[in-house]
Amino acid sequence: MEIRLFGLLVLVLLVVVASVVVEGGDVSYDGRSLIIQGQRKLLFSGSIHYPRSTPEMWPSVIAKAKEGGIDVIQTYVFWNLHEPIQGQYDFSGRADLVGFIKEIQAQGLYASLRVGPFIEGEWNYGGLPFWLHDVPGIVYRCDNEPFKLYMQNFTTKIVDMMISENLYASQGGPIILSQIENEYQLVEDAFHEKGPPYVKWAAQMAVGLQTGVPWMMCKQDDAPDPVINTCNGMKCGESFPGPNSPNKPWIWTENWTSRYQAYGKEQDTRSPQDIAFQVALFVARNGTFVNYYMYQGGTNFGRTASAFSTTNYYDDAPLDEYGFIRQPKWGHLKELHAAIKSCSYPILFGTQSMLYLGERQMGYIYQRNSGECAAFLVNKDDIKTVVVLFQNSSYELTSNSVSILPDCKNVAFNTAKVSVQNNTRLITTGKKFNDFEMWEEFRDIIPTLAETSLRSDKLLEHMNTTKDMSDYLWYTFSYQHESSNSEAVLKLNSAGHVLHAFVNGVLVGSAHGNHKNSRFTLENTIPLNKGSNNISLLSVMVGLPDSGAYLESKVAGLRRVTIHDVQSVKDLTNYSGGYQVGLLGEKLQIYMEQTSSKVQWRNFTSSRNDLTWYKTTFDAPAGDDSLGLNLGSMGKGEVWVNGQSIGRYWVSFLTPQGTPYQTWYHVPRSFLKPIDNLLVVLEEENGLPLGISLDIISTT
Ligand SMILES: *[C@@H]1O[C@H](CO)[C@@H](O)[C@H](O)[C@H]1NC(C)=O
Ligand SMILES: *[C@@H]1O[C@H](CO)[C@@H](O)[C@H](O)[C@H]1NC(C)=O
Ligand SMILES: *[C@@H]1O[C@H](CO)[C@@H](O)[C@H](O)[C@H]1NC(C)=O
Ligand SMILES: *[C@@H]1O[C@H](CO)[C@@H](O)[C@H](O)[C@H]1NC(C)=O
Ligand SMILES: *[C@@H]1O[C@H](CO)[C@@H](O)[C@H](O)[C@H]1NC(C)=O
Ligand SMILES: *[C@@H]1O[C@H](CO)[C@@H](O)[C@H](O)[C@H]1NC(C)=O
Ligand SMILES: *[C@@H]1O[C@H](CO)[C@@H](O)[C@H](O)[C@H]1NC(C)=O
Ligand SMILES: *[C@@H]1O[C@H](CO)[C@@H](O)[C@H](O)[C@H]1NC(C)=O
Ligand SMILES: CC(=O)N[C@H]1CO[C@H](CO)[C@@H](O)[C@@H]1O
Repeated sequence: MEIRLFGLLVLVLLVVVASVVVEGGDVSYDGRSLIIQGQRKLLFSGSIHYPRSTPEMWPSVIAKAKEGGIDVIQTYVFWNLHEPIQGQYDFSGRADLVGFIKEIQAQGLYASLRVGPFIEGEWNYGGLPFWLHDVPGIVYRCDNEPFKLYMQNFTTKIVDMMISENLYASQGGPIILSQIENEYQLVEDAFHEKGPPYVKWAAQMAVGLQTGVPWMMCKQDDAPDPVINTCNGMKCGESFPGPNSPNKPWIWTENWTSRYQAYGKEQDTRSPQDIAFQVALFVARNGTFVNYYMYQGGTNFGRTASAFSTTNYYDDAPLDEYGFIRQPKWGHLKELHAAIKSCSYPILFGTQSMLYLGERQMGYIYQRNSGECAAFLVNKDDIKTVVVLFQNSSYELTSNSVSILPDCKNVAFNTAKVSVQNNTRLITTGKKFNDFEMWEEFRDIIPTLAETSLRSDKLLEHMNTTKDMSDYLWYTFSYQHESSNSEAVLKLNSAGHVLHAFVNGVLVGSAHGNHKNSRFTLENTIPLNKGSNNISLLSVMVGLPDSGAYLESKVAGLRRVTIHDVQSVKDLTNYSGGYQVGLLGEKLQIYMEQTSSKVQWRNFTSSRNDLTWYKTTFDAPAGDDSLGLNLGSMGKGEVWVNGQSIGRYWVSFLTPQGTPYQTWYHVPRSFLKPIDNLLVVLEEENGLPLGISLDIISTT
């Protein structure tokens, strides 16, 4: 029934867009798989996000994915990248979505477009443009008219753009699948009666756009027909109960290849054996579409990372941040893909049966009437290798493994046995910036109440004040201290993420939250002058939140400010304060060549200082090796190369093992000129730039 309905929609599309030349066939599906040009397909897909690498890198990254046995490249669409200001669109450079899809097409691969437009994805604000926050009455991601209006508008714009470029498979293009919304079921209950109608509306709205290819909703068990509900997670092989209709295929949209890193998050990697086990089990249990999230993670350039996420993204994926093959992960999965592909025929056209071979051992067999047969022998035992009898032959099944038998006799691949050799990342020190004469510095201005123009008599919320134009928000007060005691205690409560407190221009303390809990307090004894004192508190965000219900009402920044001295407690929470969005250096764009001289830079004195900009110039290292800037000597801040931000850094935030989350920061070759490249570093803490080096990154 669903299939016919879908077929009908497709027919309608052909009539409506009759002007479009329909070269390829349509994409549809049945209970087995997606059907492309009338053919059932078993597909491996890999997530690669166009803005997380550069257009210069796309061809080689996509080619390496193809070589690794990937058939489909999946990407989100990044709304706030494309429409940073309402009605002003950007599809240039790293935002060239059409160029990226065309590159996928040029290499003969399919594309899967996750439009969202809410995407989460460890991307700033989950992809939503911040201007939505100021739309009256808006509540994101539920049955709310203003939100639906803008969501439909953007979704339509993207779909129309794809149609006008002939990029859907129904038009001969590479896009075979689209996604609307993202893991909505996780938040649906929080919206009560505003949730379910939104799911229906989103599905109908998307289907109504008539792309000629199916839509999916991930982690959405009740995805309305004909939208396909798909699985996200690390263990879809075991956990996915299947699609919500026998006529929909089993699709796994996010099979995490590792975990993304965030400040304060436990660090763990995922072994190639574990990924291969889950993927083989998913296919054994009817799966015909598996996507790796991420196949290449890349870089959160600029301020695109979400709250507390690191600048590198899924560096542990089969292709690393720089686009290098990571072994044995890449190679083990390539062999897995080949083994599974050699079972395609029985998988796609046979009937599946399952039999127990032991207590925690089972066989999944796909068989055709004509005799072709493929088997997946599974051992779920965590420890024991078990010998089982299958069709009169005995097989030794390693613990936690799937053995793949493309002919039901010979083992072509065992997910637990890695035959590929490891490689490792090689870092060789390139250019050093260890001479203090190379550097100039500019200490940013610490504003006082008198110097601010934005005033409020209660503490302003951070995000709604900066509108995400900067990470930084100054809260300034003039505090009258009458006590003869020259000290008091300053107590600050912040909802996130970082605070640097200055009294009369001197840093008196810093504190921060973390990925798990962005809230924190800062309590410091401060020196005070008798009479008037300038209190300047710098609140810093490390990316906007990207998840959870009611994102529009999340808060950050200072919530309470009190000063305690022997006699009294003075509460500055509801007290006249002055505000400044951003730092002076940001406002004057001193990280750009043309505007760099708008402030008075001084020769670097080699002394440590807080809230200081450093700049130098350098010639590009010869050749086309990949480059990473070693910021191991710095604390926290942001870096620009020729005016382009290569991201935030936070080297002083250590893992439980006592090492930085990220020391090297990718400098794409395309950001560089042969000579005279401008490097500008904004340091909030007191790191010394003399330890910075531009290193050469390669693999063995
Ligand atoms: C919808 O998008 C179009 C551009 O595609 C724009 O001209 C129009 O103003 C938008 N409408 C709303 C309500 O945002
Ligand atoms: C796979 O699909 C077949 C046919 O729909 C069904 O009988 C079988 O139970 C499914 N397998 C699993 C593990 O759900
Ligand atoms: C297994 O062996 C039995 C008896 O030897 C035989 O009847 C049966 O056909 C064999 N099965 C297969 C799959 O070879
Ligand atoms: C090779 O890599 C795997 C996981 O990626 C790891 O478990 C193993 O210890 C490595 N082997 C060597 C010799 O480094
Ligand atoms: C956000 O700021 C705007 C002014 O830009 C103000 O009108 C609005 O009330 C603020 N909203 C919240 C929730 O504070
Ligand atoms: C406070 O700042 C003002 C400028 O706004 C300055 O004139 C004054 O000297 C400062 N007070 C102290 C104690 O630093
Ligand atoms: C600040 O004022 C608000 C009302 O505007 C009140 O709810 C809040 O309790 C006050 N906070 C303090 C710390 O006085
Ligand atoms: C800054 O350094 C340059 C050489 O690197 C020197 O020529 C110049 O005089 C210095 N300026 C000051 C103010 O010391
Ligand atoms: C289904 C599944 O595997 N979910 C896991 C996904 O990954 C997150 C962390 O990234 C885990 O918390 C979930 O258990």
